[in-house]
This record gives sequence, structure tokens and C-alpha cells, in this order.
Amino acid sequence: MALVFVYGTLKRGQPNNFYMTDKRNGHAWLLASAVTTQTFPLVIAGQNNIPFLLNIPGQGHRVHGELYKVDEALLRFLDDFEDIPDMYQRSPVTLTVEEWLGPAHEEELAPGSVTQAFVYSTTTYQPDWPSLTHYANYDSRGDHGLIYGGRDTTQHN
Ligand code: PCA
Repeated sequence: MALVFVYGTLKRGQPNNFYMTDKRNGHAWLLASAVTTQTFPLVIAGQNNIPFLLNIPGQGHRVHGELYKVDEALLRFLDDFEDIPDMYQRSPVTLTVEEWLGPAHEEELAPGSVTQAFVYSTTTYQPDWPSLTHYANYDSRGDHGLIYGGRDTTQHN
């Protein structure tokens, strides 16, 4: 089992959330909403308007997302889907828990408590990406109008 923080298209209500619920790829359990303890630039980049958390702590905003527990099968699936290590890398991140959303039988993480998880962030970004608009909370259908164009690993830049 591993803890994974998702901030982009894998969140509930976003276009790739079905990968978290489709049990053919492995299993995920939603635990809590959370926010990165440090700030990072979260940008929407490339032809397909893909969200990227740039691994540049100290810039941007504290980024909101969801904390999941995932099994080994889903972790391997997500590593492949996120095209690590080329497109994203899976890196440890420190989170502050916002609201417990997990099952009652789990040991609850209290709001305000700090925990570690993996996040799919990137250091392999184009030079102009840090100067794109920084978001605190990704929504594929947000006011930015940058509709997510799907994942095509041949043209992610
Ligand atoms: N999927 C991962 C990284 C960015 C994306 O769209 C996520 O939701 O956290």
C-alpha cells in the first residue's frame, strides 16, 4: 500500500478519476482532502492542456487535492499512465490534511495534521512553464477555458 496525493485529472469530478475507481487496474481508497504544506507552481501546459505540478517548492500556491491509499497494482498502473520518469516523476510531498473523507474503520487523519504521500510532479518541464498561470485548485472546466485534451504520450509537450 502507498499514499498518493492527486491534484489534477485524477481527482473526483475530473476526467481521469475513473482510473481510481475502475477496479481492473487495482484499488484506491479516498482518505481525505489535503493541501500541500509548501507552495508549488501548478500549471496547465502543452497542446492537450495537461495539469503539471512543477517540482519547484516555494513558488506558486499551496495546491489542493485528494489523498488516496492505493495498492501496488494501481501504483504500477498510475506510474505507467503518468509516464514516469519522462512526463512526471513520482516524488514524496508533505501535505496538510483538510477533511477526512475515508471509511469509518480507518484511523482518521485529523484536519491540520501533516502527512507524507507520493505525488506525480515534474522537473522535466519546458523552460516557459514556470511563468504560466499558477493554480491552487485544478478544474479541467475552470474559468481558464483550457479544456483537458486527453493523454497522448507522443505529444505531451
Ligand atoms: N494526473 C495526476 C497528475 C496530474 C494529472 O492530471 C493527478 O491528478 O494528480
